[in-house]
Amino acid sequence: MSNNPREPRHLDAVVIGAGFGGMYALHRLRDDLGMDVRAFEAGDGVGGTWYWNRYPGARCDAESILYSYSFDQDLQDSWTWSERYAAQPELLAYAEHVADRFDLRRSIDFGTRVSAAHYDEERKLWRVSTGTGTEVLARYLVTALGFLSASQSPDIDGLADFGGEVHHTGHWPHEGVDLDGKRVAVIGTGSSGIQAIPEIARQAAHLTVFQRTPHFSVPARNRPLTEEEVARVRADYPALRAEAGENAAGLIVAAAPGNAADLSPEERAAELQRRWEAGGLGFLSSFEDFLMDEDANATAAEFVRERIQETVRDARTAELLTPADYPIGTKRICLDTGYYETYNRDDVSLVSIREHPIERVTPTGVRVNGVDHEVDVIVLATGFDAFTGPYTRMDLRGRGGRPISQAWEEGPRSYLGVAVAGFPNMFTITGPGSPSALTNVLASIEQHVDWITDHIGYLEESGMVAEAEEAAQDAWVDHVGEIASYTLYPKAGSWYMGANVPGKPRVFLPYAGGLPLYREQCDKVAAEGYTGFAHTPRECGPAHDPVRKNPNSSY
Ligand code: N01
Repeated sequence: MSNNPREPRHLDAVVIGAGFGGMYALHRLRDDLGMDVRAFEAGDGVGGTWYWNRYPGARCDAESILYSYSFDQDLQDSWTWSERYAAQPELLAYAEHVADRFDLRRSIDFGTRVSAAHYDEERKLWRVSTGTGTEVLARYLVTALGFLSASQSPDIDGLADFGGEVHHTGHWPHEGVDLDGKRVAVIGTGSSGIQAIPEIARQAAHLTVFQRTPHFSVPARNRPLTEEEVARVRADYPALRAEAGENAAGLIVAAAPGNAADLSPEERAAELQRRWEAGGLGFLSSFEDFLMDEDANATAAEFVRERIQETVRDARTAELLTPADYPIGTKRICLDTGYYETYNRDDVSLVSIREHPIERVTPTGVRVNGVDHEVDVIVLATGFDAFTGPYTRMDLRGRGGRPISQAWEEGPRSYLGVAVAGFPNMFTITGPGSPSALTNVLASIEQHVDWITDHIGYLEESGMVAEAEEAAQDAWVDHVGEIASYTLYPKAGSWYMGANVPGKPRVFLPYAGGLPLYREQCDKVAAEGYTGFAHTPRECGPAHDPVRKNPNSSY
């Protein structure tokens, strides 16, 4: 440590975020590598997404038994999921259980948002500043920001002057919102809106849903897990994890019987019906070419449209709810519990804002096409500035003081979704260009953190600093784009494409090649000595602190 009293504290690594990614990174770096690590977390507790997204109806849509850490058998054995898809309180309780079990909280500064992280090129250290005035220096910066953490609110005239309450689903008040007897507006019908709408309808006096684009939704078929199921899962956990590890999305779903064209119309209908009844994301695996072939996709889309038409009684409402102009699955598929049925209630109305966008919010309601819809509460289920928002909203600068917003001006550039050229010793968990958003994110997180930990271990042993090479990064960005071009994803204006944020470059953000292929490429890079990374000597200068190997130090 420097003798300069004004010198910030030195750490080996800073982890930003204490969601599932940050918690696991903290555990691996601190407890396995023995590094002096500090995590900074804006919230007052662990859990990330599940700390913030407390809106009614919030739950995971990967099955709980897989939407959980696999790295520790005792941890697996110590937790019992109550439902097929756990609700937010249970997911948050799980995150807290993990934090307790691995004693993570002592290394986390809660209520502390990182405001800036600048790479000091001369000293080869990251200088990290927080909103609470803390400043530290660290050799490694591990960003566990979450790719859906920067909420996006619409720029609607008058919203700031609304006389009632306004809440974004991604920042739901922890004390809850009393909607009893209230007139409520929900703006947005993506996964958050579709989960919240049936629950809000049950509580509110009247619910008005403002929909710009109808989204496809399939039934979740959530249910309690039986004791026998829990026992079976516990006995088979390693095998189940291994099976999920071979699936592109890190899930266990019945394999597709082939391409749609290989099946007769009756076989196609039967396959779709089977998966519709089973519920869940397995619907997307009805055909091997579901997300690749327009005709295959159209068959599945038509099947869902028919289910909407037969569920929603009012013909005009049914028509408005029926997606027509993008392939199913190319905007993130939603899982619901009674979503379409909700529109059969007398106290729920649907207002399309497609042809006539919201004109303005008045002090007492929402005006569309000259009609004032009077409400007491406005719920913004309007999504997130996905992948890049959490980075560009922070003052993050790499070599030469270059801001990430400049490096990513024309869309994010990353090597393997885990590193960025010009940002040495920075590792991004589930960054742009990683499979993350198209997978069971817990599986993606574990793969990323394990790979990053190995890489950092290698750097510590060799005394090197790692930086992604421009050429390797260019090749990865091209590869991500090329794989996406084989799919139907680019055909929708989705957050996968950055299309939900005005002015954001249209670039397909996640890696669509699937987890196994991705893992294989990451493993190959590691096995070959981290190809695509320039490793330069760290050079111990006077300010450099050697690794202290003191997992218990609390700075
Ligand atoms: O956000 P979204 P989300 N005026 O972007 C509309 C994950 N997640 O929070 O489609 C009017 O999907 C927008 O309209 P359009 C999951 O990965 C998972 O719902 O852009 N409307 C859309 O209807 C998911 O995909 C779960 O035309 C505006 C909605 O708001 C991701 O998070 C649960 C508007 C936003 O939908 C994001 O989901 C929840 C404007 N200016 C979330 N701007 C699980 O089930 C946006 N909209 C695990």
